[in-house]
Amino acid sequence: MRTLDSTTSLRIAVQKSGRLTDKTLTLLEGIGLKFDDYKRSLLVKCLNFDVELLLIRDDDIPEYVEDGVCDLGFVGANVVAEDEADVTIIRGLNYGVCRLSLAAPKEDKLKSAADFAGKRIATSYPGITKRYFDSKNINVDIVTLSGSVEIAPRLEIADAICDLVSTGGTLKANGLEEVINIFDSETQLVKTNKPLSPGKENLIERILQRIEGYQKAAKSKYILMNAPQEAVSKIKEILPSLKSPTVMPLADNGMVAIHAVVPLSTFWDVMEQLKAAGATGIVMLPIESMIA
Ligand code: PRT
Ligand code: ZN
Repeated sequence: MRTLDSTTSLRIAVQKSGRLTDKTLTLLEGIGLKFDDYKRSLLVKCLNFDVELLLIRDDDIPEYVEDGVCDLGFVGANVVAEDEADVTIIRGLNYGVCRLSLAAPKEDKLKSAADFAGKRIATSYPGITKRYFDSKNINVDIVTLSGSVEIAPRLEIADAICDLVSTGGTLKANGLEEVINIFDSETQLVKTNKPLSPGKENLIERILQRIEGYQKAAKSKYILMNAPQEAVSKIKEILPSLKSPTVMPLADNGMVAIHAVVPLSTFWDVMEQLKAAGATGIVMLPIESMIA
């Protein structure tokens, strides 16, 4: 087990091969960390930071971070909560979004938590499921399965299931109906609670700042447009910019170029309003990162 240690690299746990792998590696590369071919090795050195990745099964990540074998980990909130791991959740990352839901055969028409009383519920998440029913003082019989939970009712191993859902397609294909969402999940960045050297803490701080910038950028677009000078005050009112927009004169008399950052959530409304206010040649560009 590692202790307060300044001689080793910051070690980050990432799922080796699964739903979170590509998005996590894209995020790490997006914040400027460069790696050699990570498909061939379990321990991958970062080429430009004192960081290494440990590529393991997602189920092992909370424990490795709890024990201090890894300093940081990227893992689903569902796995962290199931393990009740003693780690610090630093932030949610907005990918790997799903929910853990109770579902039952459509024809059973279960509606509430109380309808599950006395039922056998198949799940790979016995901890979260049990805590949910315990909190409601409802007795259920939990059948723990490591996979293919959705076929348990048809095999008569269970009456209902508690499983991860994203589109709902798997439930539908198996004649099951989602009854109650008991846990919302997304990928989380978690940190060990073991003491770390100042060097590692500093590196973590830098990585966090970069992730924040990367996430902000993903939620925004950069827009450029031309407009007549007299439309500028109207356009400024429309733009929900973080800062005042940049306004530059153009060679054409009475025309200006305006640049601004616009949140993705309001982007299309803003575009329409800008056009109506007289803006022309509106161009939108993705932003790679944003540091406040
Ligand atoms: O091999 P390893 O143990 O590392 O991987 P794994 O097979 O245990 O996990 P993996 O790669 O399938 O999922 C990793 C993480 O992705 C999960 O822990 C969740 O945090 C997240 N995630 C997001 C999902 C889903 N969406 C998801 N839809 N994990 C699983 N599913 C499955 C679900 O279990 C069900 O079988 O997809 C099916 C339902 O999907 P829909 O779209 O049909 O509703
Ligand atoms: Zn797993």
